[in-house]
Amino acid sequence: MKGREESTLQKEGAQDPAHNGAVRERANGEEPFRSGYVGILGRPNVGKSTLMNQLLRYKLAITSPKPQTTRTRILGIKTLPGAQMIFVDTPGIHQAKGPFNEYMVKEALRSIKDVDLALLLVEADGSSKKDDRYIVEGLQQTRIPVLLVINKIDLVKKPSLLLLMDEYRRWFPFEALIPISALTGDGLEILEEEILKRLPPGPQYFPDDQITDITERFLASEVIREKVYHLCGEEIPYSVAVVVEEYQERTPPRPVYIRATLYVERESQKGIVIGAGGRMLKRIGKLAREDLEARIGRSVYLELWVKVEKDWSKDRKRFRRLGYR
Ligand SMILES: Nc1nc2c(ncn2[C@@H]2O[C@H](COP(=O)(O)OP(=O)(O)O)[C@@H](O)[C@H]2O)c(=O)[nH]1
Ligand SMILES: [Mg+2]
Repeated sequence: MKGREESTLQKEGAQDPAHNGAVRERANGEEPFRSGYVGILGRPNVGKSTLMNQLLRYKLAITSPKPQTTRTRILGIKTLPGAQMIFVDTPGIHQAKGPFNEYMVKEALRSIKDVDLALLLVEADGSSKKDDRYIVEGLQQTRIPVLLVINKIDLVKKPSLLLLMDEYRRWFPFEALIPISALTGDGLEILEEEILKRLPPGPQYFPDDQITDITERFLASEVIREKVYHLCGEEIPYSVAVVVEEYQERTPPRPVYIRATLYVERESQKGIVIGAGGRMLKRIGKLAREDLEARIGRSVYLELWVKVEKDWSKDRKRFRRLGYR
């Protein structure tokens, strides 16, 4: 991840420097303050990022109907008067093929090593069972308490859901089984309560107004990548890496200046991303700019370039250079 020195994203409104780095032991002098890292696990596309965004009530992580949208670990921080939940959104876990897929799975496994609680997200229609088995085997090696979160219940009927819950219950001593729809918000209050109950007493790790550990610069690259997922056909998204080369705040009313490069793996893909008469790249740029402007609350001047970095996803050294460390 680039640009760690830059400011991370914060909520709008009052800042409270007194809490910066400070440890707040108690919320009201009686109940201890509770805090913890909550890992969100599951195979690609089960709705992990959608869930984190809903819990934060902020669209932090990019999402798409295509698997493997999330490539790196992202923290989403939710601070309540007496507690702080730090969600860890992860790339999907599956039996990976190829160096870049392996990298993403490793990133997911590494980022949950130190969590206080794990949410295992599964598909309500049972379609993720095979990958879930694999993840459960991994969890059995750890002592992390796990909540089984059955997502997308808006798509299934109740009797089949109950059968599925019985099946999962036999696999692993889950702390609880919670059916939800990350999309409609159904079940999320219960889920939040179940999480809160299991947070250990602990310090407030992040100030009240901080919602993530990623920088605005990294977020910009993610937003651009999301538009590629939404606009380009099947194969392209997996071959695109976005690097923000320049991010200049500049004094308003001058727009924030962002220059980014979209790296693809082959010459033919470059043509597709640019599109006839540059139309595809223009659409990507327009959507990304509008999204960024809404997030930052300022006008943005976005400049996009497309370059070929031959077969970058097949070569560890190359994808490291593109920011995947
Ligand atoms: N119908 C339905 N779709 C969902 C739900 N949660 C997520 N999705 C969709 O599933 C797709 C993958 O979501 P995403 O959050 O990117 O999955 P991730 O790869 O696990 O992070 C997106 O198209 C979401 O809109 C849900 O509760 N119901
Ligand atoms: Mg995701």
